[in-house]
Amino acid sequence: MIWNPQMETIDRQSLEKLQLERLQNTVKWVYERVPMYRQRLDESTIRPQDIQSLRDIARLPFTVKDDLRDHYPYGLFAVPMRDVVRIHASSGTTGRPTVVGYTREDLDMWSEAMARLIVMAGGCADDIVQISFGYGLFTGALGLHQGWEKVGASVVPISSGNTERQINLMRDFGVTALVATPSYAMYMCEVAEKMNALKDLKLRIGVFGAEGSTEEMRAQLEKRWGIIATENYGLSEIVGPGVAGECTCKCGMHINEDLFYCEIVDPETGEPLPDGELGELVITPLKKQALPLLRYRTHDMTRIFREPCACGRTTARMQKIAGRSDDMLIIRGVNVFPSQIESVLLKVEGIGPNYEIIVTRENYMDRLEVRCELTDARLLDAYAELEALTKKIRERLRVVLQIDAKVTLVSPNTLKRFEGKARRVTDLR
Ligand code: DLL
Repeated sequence: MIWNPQMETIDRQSLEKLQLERLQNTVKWVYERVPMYRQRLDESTIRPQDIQSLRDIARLPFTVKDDLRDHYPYGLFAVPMRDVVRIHASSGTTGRPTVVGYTREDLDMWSEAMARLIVMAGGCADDIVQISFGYGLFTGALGLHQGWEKVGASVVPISSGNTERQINLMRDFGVTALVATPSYAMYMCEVAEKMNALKDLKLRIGVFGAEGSTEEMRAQLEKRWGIIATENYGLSEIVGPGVAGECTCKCGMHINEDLFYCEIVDPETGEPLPDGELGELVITPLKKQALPLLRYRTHDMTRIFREPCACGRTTARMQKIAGRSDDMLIIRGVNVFPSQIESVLLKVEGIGPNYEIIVTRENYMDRLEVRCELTDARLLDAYAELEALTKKIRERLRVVLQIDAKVTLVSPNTLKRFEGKARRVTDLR
């Protein structure tokens, strides 16, 4: 089923016409209401009336996270506070949080965006959905919550944590859909396995997001839970979840293009890149009132492609996020994305889905250590097998990363588990 066929199967010409109209309105809206944008446009060569085609977007200035921090908390809001009905803040752990606001119409637009993504992930009114994202300032829980309610499902707003209780309620309530980060979903599955509860569950789909995960992680989640797992993408500064999501074909995330204009730029130069090239995603919301940012630099690295999808939707898709341009590790001059390491580890039999990446510098030399968990504790007593396994992982990592890593195998269930977004990299340089 397609939630909004008019927008999700629109032809490109009509879509671009609509995007241009909405872009023109948005630029005018911020120029008239947000002093920072008025000043930036006045200092540039472009005025709102100069936006005559979608190509003109490349002439607009970028917005970056520091702009939000510098105008903390409400300095970039384009409406008076009496029109703001909800405030969220980003999960940023350093510096000032970035604060985002929504008018009532923004919330309606957000729910619509979410409803589309939920339905394309296979969700429907018959579902009983457990939202295991942390409720609070994080946009994930309430964003998904509103969307599922709009679709008509029965929402269980359990939040994250207390994992055994999550599994008990899942069984007792007959939960059919799970919303969580992929890493928490994996941890929940481990707990369900230990409780021997999987056989009593009715779970059929997992609608995951808020962090990267590899195809190997998806395969494990699907196999161990016995579900179809899809992912969706978004960020607080733009709306929260709702920018893009996978349909059940699982080949790229459909972008809600009538609501969010997406570009790919070279992360170094900021120059736009053609379809299909890997670069930094830059997003301009097209229908927001309270906080419409122009050309927001997400730091997320992906590609956009427009080939038709078997599901019938005509919207452009973006590939799984390859990593964040600011999370990419440069080790001895080589670019390493944590997702490359995850892909290698999850293909090795006997190694579980939890791992840690530690980067240090000794005598001016970068060192990469990968700690991974054995799935079977009996191996701990078999020295030769441990040696062989370590060697195998090291060799596979070398092929993919082109550098040497120290591989440390640890006992089952000893590495940290996460109830929200996983933090697997420690860079001590
Ligand atoms: O994580 C919004 C969200 C909630 C999206 C729930 C999907 C589901 P923030 O906390 O502001 O918002 O973090 C945004 O998380 O820039 C990405 O780096 C990362 N991220 C979000 N979804 C994905 C994904 C929410 N599917 C930041 N794959 C973004 C990879 C993701 N990274």
